Amino acid sequence: DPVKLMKQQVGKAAADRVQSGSIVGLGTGSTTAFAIQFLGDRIKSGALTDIKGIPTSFQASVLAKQYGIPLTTLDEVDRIHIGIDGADEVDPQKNLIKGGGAAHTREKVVDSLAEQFIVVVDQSKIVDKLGSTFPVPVEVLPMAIAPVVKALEKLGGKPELRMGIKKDGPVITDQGNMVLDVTFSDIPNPPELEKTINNIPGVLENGIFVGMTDIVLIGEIKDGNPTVR
Ligand code: DER
Repeated sequence: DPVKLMKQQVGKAAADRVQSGSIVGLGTGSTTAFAIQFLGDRIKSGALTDIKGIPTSFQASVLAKQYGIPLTTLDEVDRIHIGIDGADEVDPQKNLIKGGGAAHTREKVVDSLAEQFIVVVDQSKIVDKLGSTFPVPVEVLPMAIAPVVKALEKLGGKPELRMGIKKDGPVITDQGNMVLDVTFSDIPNPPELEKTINNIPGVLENGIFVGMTDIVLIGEIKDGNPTVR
């Protein structure tokens, strides 16, 4: 499966950049899952020592335990050397849309604190303009869904409540909230929209990540081989 190969390659490339003694932000999603797996491999082989991970979701915690990466918390550390996370869209300014996995609230906390924030994506996530292929995820207090929907519509958005797949009813986040996926026909000013959405009472966090990304590793298939750029 070429997509899986791309994700593995780019996950490995990110894991290879981690140095011993680092505090590592562990992102969420299927691409970062490979980075976590390869980090575990490097710890197991002894190549990497004295690593501690800060998880961005239950998924990241479960994977870290599965691959033997010790976990810590933001109470215990005074810096995060490197953060590795995926994205749903990356624009030319390295602004992101994240939240495809409904994990963007904790992701933004950890990714924003990372001294070096590395985004791992396959080629399909690269866009010219944010919002062109993916709606903006917004985490919302369940009691505030109705007024937040109205406020987002006033901003020109088309909000849709995210429903579970193996769970009947709405997706419930790691914080116990719901997610609205908001389609915008155009996002002329991502930093402004991020602030405006987060200012709506009842909104916890949205998936627009601006001015945070240091490095974007892109997995692609070149002449039939998976490569990273
Ligand atoms: O939820 C997230 O923000 C994830 O990073 C997601 O957007 C990317 O997941 P993927 O690597 O499985 O596409």
